[in-house]
Amino acid sequence: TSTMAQTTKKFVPNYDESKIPPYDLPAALQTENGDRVQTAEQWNDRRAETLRLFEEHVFGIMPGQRNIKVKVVRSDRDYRPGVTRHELDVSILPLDSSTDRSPLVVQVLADVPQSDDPVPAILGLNFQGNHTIDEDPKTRIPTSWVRDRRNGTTDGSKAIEAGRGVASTRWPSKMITDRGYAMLTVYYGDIDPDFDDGFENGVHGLMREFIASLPENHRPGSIAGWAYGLSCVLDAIEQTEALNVDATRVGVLGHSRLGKTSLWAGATDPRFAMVISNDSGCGGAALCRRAIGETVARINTSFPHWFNDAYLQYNENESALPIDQHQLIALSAPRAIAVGSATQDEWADPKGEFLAWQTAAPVYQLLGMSSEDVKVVEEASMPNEQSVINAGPMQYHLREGKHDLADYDWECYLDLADRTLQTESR
Ligand code: GTR
Repeated sequence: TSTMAQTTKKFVPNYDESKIPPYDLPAALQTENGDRVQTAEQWNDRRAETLRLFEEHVFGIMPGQRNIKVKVVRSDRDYRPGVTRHELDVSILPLDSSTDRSPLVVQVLADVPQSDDPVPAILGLNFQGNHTIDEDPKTRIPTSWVRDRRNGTTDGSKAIEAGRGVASTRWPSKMITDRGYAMLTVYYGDIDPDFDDGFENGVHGLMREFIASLPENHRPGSIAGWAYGLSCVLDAIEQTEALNVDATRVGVLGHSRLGKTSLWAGATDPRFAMVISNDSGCGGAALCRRAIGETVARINTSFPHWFNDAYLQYNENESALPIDQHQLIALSAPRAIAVGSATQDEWADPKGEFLAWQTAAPVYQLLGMSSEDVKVVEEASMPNEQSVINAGPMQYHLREGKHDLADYDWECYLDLADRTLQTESR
């Protein structure tokens, strides 16, 4: 037995509300030097400051620059009646001129309802490969790193045929296209592998000089890498007329670690017109200071590579954080934001996700959310299961059930999209 095993104390999650340490949340509308933010213009500066705080203390810094090339490798007209299925290769080019690395090829699958005008879309990363979203025998299987889930869908390190369709309940393409939206998905491991590889592979490997130039504490973790990849995919949508997707009406969606990622993508890339956090929990929509379920210390132990090294200072020390997660949500303002939780997902702290969502309202108010909608958010209490709180661009729902992305979640997200992404609503 190792000394590590003997000295590491076992993490026992707290689920008792009465044991939450007293806390004060940082005010989203007050700058680091104590000035109150009272105008949209002042928010621009506070927004930049807030973004920097998340970069420096939580996720790490990525370059502003991106270079991509797109190739359409497949277009199946009438994959389903009225729906075209495309597959694209998005090549992300290395940023460092001195590198000998080849571009990183990210595969995109897009189901697009046929229409005279470009359609709105939801873009989301998936966990196991584009071929897992349904049984389509033509969809390419990723050749990049995959986790060995010991469920027969990999041969240990590579995805295999047996995985086809295993994630279909999470990707109800027909429901989405029937409602007039394109569904785009990308395997997250194509963008960056989900383990600590010392910035060797994936997008990090394309910018090693940039990363080396940063203070060690501020180097970007995997979430920052995946979010960067989502921006590259949005670049590709903009550049690919044949897709017929309206890049100004794309919602970014993610579940769990990929929900943390969609929030960060929405924060760093204001082109995303709608931001969707499904069961994102610690490091995502849930307030850190509540320390219920998964905590900063716990996530930094299991998944230190998701964040930067500065985040380690907040292990069992959440109150020292200069931000909390309501401010991550506020970085999406004034765009549409949906936060979804599930009743049995206590590890992700549904109540903490609700409270963070609620506490982001003053920023939405400052940026023009109607006073009725502000009132709806401010007066809301945690909803019952299978119900939704709608307040203009802000939506929260609680699904009955476990940590998952289910039809009910999608219905809620598409309802918000109907209210905010359709041309008549803009
Ligand atoms: C868990 C992790 C969560 C969440 C989840 C997931 O093990 O503790 O923060 O991200 O993984 O991504 O499925």
